[in-house]
Amino acid sequence: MKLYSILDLSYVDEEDIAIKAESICDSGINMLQLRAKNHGPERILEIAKIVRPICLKYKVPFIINDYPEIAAEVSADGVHIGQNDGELEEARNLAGNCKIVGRSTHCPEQARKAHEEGADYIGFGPLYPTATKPGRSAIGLNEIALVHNEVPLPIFCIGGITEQTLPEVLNAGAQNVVIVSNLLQSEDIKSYVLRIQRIGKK
Ligand code: 3NM
Repeated sequence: MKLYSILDLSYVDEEDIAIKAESICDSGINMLQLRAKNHGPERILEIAKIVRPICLKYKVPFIINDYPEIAAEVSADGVHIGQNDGELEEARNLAGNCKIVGRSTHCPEQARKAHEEGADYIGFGPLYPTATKPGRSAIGLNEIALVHNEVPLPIFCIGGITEQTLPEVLNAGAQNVVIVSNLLQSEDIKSYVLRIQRIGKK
Protein backbone atom coordinates (compact mmCIF):
# COMPACT_ATOMS: atom_id res chain seq x y z
CA MET A 1 0.00 0.00 0.00
CA LYS A 2 1.29 3.44 -0.94
CA LEU A 3 0.46 6.36 1.34
CA TYR A 4 0.09 9.74 -0.35
CA SER A 5 0.11 12.70 2.02
CA ILE A 6 -1.25 16.16 1.27
CA LEU A 7 0.21 19.18 3.01
CA ASP A 8 -3.14 20.99 3.04
CA LEU A 9 -2.54 24.48 4.37
CA SER A 10 -5.97 24.71 5.95
CA TYR A 11 -4.56 22.34 8.62
CA VAL A 12 -1.10 23.88 8.98
CA ASP A 13 -0.04 27.23 10.45
CA GLU A 14 2.15 29.21 8.06
CA GLU A 15 5.10 29.25 10.46
CA ASP A 16 4.95 25.45 10.78
CA ILE A 17 5.05 24.63 7.06
CA ALA A 18 8.73 23.66 6.90
CA ILE A 19 8.69 21.62 10.09
CA LYS A 20 5.49 19.79 9.09
CA ALA A 21 6.85 19.09 5.61
CA GLU A 22 10.01 17.75 7.19
CA SER A 23 8.21 15.46 9.62
CA ILE A 24 5.86 14.18 6.90
CA CYS A 25 8.75 13.45 4.54
CA ASP A 26 10.70 11.76 7.33
CA SER A 27 7.75 9.50 8.21
CA GLY A 28 8.01 7.11 5.28
CA ILE A 29 5.10 8.36 3.15
CA ASN A 30 5.40 7.74 -0.59
CA MET A 31 4.34 11.05 -2.14
CA LEU A 32 3.58 14.59 -0.95
CA GLN A 33 1.20 17.13 -2.46
CA LEU A 34 1.04 20.83 -1.64
CA ARG A 35 -2.60 21.96 -1.57
CA ALA A 36 -3.60 25.50 -0.66
CA LYS A 37 -7.15 26.37 -1.65
CA ASN A 38 -7.11 29.65 0.31
CA HIS A 39 -3.85 31.05 -1.02
CA GLY A 40 -3.03 32.89 -4.21
CA PRO A 41 -0.49 31.61 -6.72
CA GLU A 42 2.31 33.96 -5.59
CA ARG A 43 2.14 32.69 -2.01
CA ILE A 44 1.81 29.08 -3.17
CA LEU A 45 4.95 29.54 -5.25
CA GLU A 46 6.83 30.85 -2.20
CA ILE A 47 5.64 27.92 -0.10
CA ALA A 48 6.45 25.44 -2.87
CA LYS A 49 10.01 26.80 -2.84
CA ILE A 50 10.21 25.97 0.87
CA VAL A 51 8.81 22.44 0.49
CA ARG A 52 10.68 21.46 -2.70
CA PRO A 53 14.15 21.03 -1.11
CA ILE A 54 12.67 19.11 1.83
CA CYS A 55 11.11 16.57 -0.54
CA LEU A 56 14.40 16.30 -2.42
CA LYS A 57 16.29 15.66 0.81
CA TYR A 58 14.00 12.72 1.64
CA LYS A 59 13.54 11.62 -2.00
CA VAL A 60 9.78 12.05 -1.73
CA PRO A 61 8.01 12.86 -5.03
CA PHE A 62 6.55 16.37 -4.78
CA ILE A 63 3.24 17.21 -6.44
CA ILE A 64 1.63 20.66 -6.74
CA ASN A 65 -2.15 20.86 -6.63
CA ASP A 66 -3.93 22.91 -9.30
CA TYR A 67 -1.00 24.97 -10.67
CA PRO A 68 1.07 23.32 -13.41
CA GLU A 69 3.07 26.52 -13.94
CA ILE A 70 4.16 26.50 -10.31
CA ALA A 71 5.07 22.83 -10.60
CA ALA A 72 7.27 23.73 -13.57
CA GLU A 73 8.85 26.70 -11.81
CA VAL A 74 9.95 24.73 -8.75
CA SER A 75 10.79 21.58 -10.74
CA ALA A 76 8.23 19.55 -8.83
CA ASP A 77 7.80 15.91 -9.79
CA GLY A 78 4.23 16.47 -10.82
CA VAL A 79 0.95 18.31 -10.76
CA HIS A 80 -2.50 17.23 -9.63
CA ILE A 81 -5.65 18.57 -11.29
CA GLY A 82 -9.37 18.26 -10.60
CA GLN A 83 -12.29 17.46 -12.89
CA ASN A 84 -12.80 21.12 -13.80
CA ASP A 85 -9.19 22.00 -14.50
CA GLY A 86 -9.24 21.46 -18.25
CA GLU A 87 -7.40 19.05 -20.50
CA LEU A 88 -4.82 16.81 -18.92
CA GLU A 89 -2.51 17.31 -21.89
CA GLU A 90 -2.58 21.05 -21.37
CA ALA A 91 -1.60 20.66 -17.72
CA ARG A 92 1.21 18.33 -18.80
CA ASN A 93 2.51 20.91 -21.27
CA LEU A 94 2.34 23.74 -18.75
CA ALA A 95 4.07 21.59 -16.14
CA GLY A 96 7.23 21.49 -18.24
CA ASN A 97 9.54 18.71 -17.18
CA CYS A 98 7.26 17.33 -14.47
CA LYS A 99 6.76 13.66 -15.12
CA ILE A 100 3.61 13.00 -13.12
CA VAL A 101 0.12 14.30 -13.84
CA GLY A 102 -2.67 13.10 -11.56
CA ARG A 103 -6.41 13.71 -11.82
CA SER A 104 -9.16 13.61 -9.20
CA THR A 105 -12.01 11.29 -10.16
CA HIS A 106 -15.32 10.76 -8.41
CA CYS A 107 -16.86 7.83 -10.31
CA PRO A 108 -15.68 4.94 -12.51
CA GLU A 109 -16.59 6.82 -15.68
CA GLN A 110 -14.25 9.70 -14.79
CA ALA A 111 -11.57 7.20 -13.80
CA ARG A 112 -11.75 5.48 -17.20
CA LYS A 113 -11.62 8.85 -18.94
CA ALA A 114 -8.57 9.93 -16.92
CA HIS A 115 -6.82 6.76 -18.07
CA GLU A 116 -7.74 7.46 -21.70
CA GLU A 117 -6.45 11.02 -21.51
CA GLY A 118 -3.11 9.82 -20.16
CA ALA A 119 -3.17 10.47 -16.41
CA ASP A 120 -0.29 8.88 -14.51
CA TYR A 121 -2.43 8.19 -11.46
CA ILE A 122 -5.89 9.05 -10.19
CA GLY A 123 -7.48 9.97 -6.91
CA PHE A 124 -10.81 8.18 -6.36
CA GLY A 125 -13.26 9.57 -3.84
CA PRO A 126 -14.36 11.00 -1.57
CA LEU A 127 -15.14 7.65 -0.04
CA TYR A 128 -16.62 9.31 3.06
CA PRO A 129 -17.89 12.82 3.71
CA THR A 130 -14.89 14.99 4.56
CA ALA A 131 -14.39 18.51 5.89
CA THR A 132 -11.25 18.75 3.75
CA LYS A 133 -13.43 18.85 0.61
CA PRO A 134 -16.72 20.27 1.82
CA GLY A 135 -19.79 20.07 -0.36
CA ARG A 136 -18.78 16.98 -2.26
CA SER A 137 -20.88 13.96 -1.50
CA ALA A 138 -19.34 10.67 -0.51
CA ILE A 139 -19.22 7.88 -3.09
CA GLY A 140 -18.87 5.03 -0.60
CA LEU A 141 -16.80 1.89 -0.96
CA ASN A 142 -18.88 -0.13 -3.44
CA GLU A 143 -17.11 0.93 -6.62
CA ILE A 144 -13.53 0.55 -5.40
CA ALA A 145 -13.15 -3.03 -6.63
CA LEU A 146 -14.74 -2.25 -9.99
CA VAL A 147 -12.52 0.74 -10.67
CA HIS A 148 -9.42 -1.33 -9.84
CA ASN A 149 -10.57 -4.00 -12.29
CA GLU A 150 -11.28 -1.57 -15.07
CA VAL A 151 -8.62 1.10 -14.80
CA PRO A 152 -4.96 0.07 -15.13
CA LEU A 153 -3.49 3.06 -13.30
CA PRO A 154 -2.24 3.61 -9.77
CA ILE A 155 -5.47 4.46 -7.93
CA PHE A 156 -5.34 6.42 -4.68
CA CYS A 157 -8.53 6.17 -2.67
CA ILE A 158 -9.24 9.39 -0.82
CA GLY A 159 -11.68 11.20 1.41
CA GLY A 160 -12.35 10.49 5.08
CA ILE A 161 -9.69 7.79 5.39
CA THR A 162 -8.47 7.44 8.98
CA GLU A 163 -6.81 4.82 11.12
CA GLN A 164 -10.33 3.63 11.92
CA THR A 165 -11.72 3.49 8.36
CA LEU A 166 -8.57 2.21 6.62
CA PRO A 167 -9.21 -1.50 7.30
CA GLU A 168 -12.60 -1.46 5.58
CA VAL A 169 -11.23 0.67 2.72
CA LEU A 170 -8.54 -1.97 2.11
CA ASN A 171 -11.07 -4.78 2.45
CA ALA A 172 -13.11 -3.08 -0.26
CA GLY A 173 -10.12 -3.42 -2.61
CA ALA A 174 -8.15 -0.20 -2.21
CA GLN A 175 -4.46 -0.56 -2.98
CA ASN A 176 -3.19 2.95 -2.23
CA VAL A 177 -4.59 5.75 -0.12
CA VAL A 178 -4.41 9.48 0.46
CA ILE A 179 -4.84 10.64 4.03
CA VAL A 180 -5.02 14.36 4.74
CA SER A 181 -6.59 15.60 7.99
CA ASN A 182 -6.18 12.47 10.08
CA LEU A 183 -2.43 12.47 9.38
CA LEU A 184 -1.89 16.23 9.74
CA GLN A 185 -3.79 16.29 13.03
CA SER A 186 -2.02 13.29 14.52
CA GLU A 187 0.18 14.02 17.51
CA ASP A 188 3.26 12.30 16.18
CA ILE A 189 3.29 11.92 12.40
CA LYS A 190 6.07 9.33 12.35
CA SER A 191 4.34 6.91 14.68
CA TYR A 192 0.99 7.60 12.98
CA VAL A 193 2.44 6.62 9.60
CA LEU A 194 3.99 3.52 11.13
CA ARG A 195 0.57 2.45 12.42
CA ILE A 196 -1.02 3.14 9.02
CA GLN A 197 1.67 1.13 7.26
CA ARG A 198 1.10 -1.76 9.66
CA ILE A 199 -2.60 -1.73 8.81
CA GLY A 200 -1.63 -1.61 5.12
CA LYS A 201 0.47 -4.74 5.45
CA LYS A 202 -2.24 -6.89 7.01
N1 3NM B 1 -9.90 15.30 -2.78
P1 3NM B 1 -9.23 13.92 4.23
S1 3NM B 1 -11.35 14.15 -1.08
C1 3NM B 1 -8.39 16.73 -1.42
O1 3NM B 1 -12.41 12.95 -3.59
C2 3NM B 1 -9.48 15.76 -1.56
O2 3NM B 1 -11.21 14.15 -4.92
C3 3NM B 1 -10.90 14.43 -2.66
O3 3NM B 1 -9.01 14.78 2.93
C4 3NM B 1 -11.56 13.80 -3.81
O4 3NM B 1 -8.25 12.82 4.22
C5 3NM B 1 -10.18 15.20 -0.52
O5 3NM B 1 -8.97 14.91 5.33
C6 3NM B 1 -9.96 15.48 0.93
O6 3NM B 1 -10.65 13.46 4.20
C7 3NM B 1 -9.32 14.35 1.65
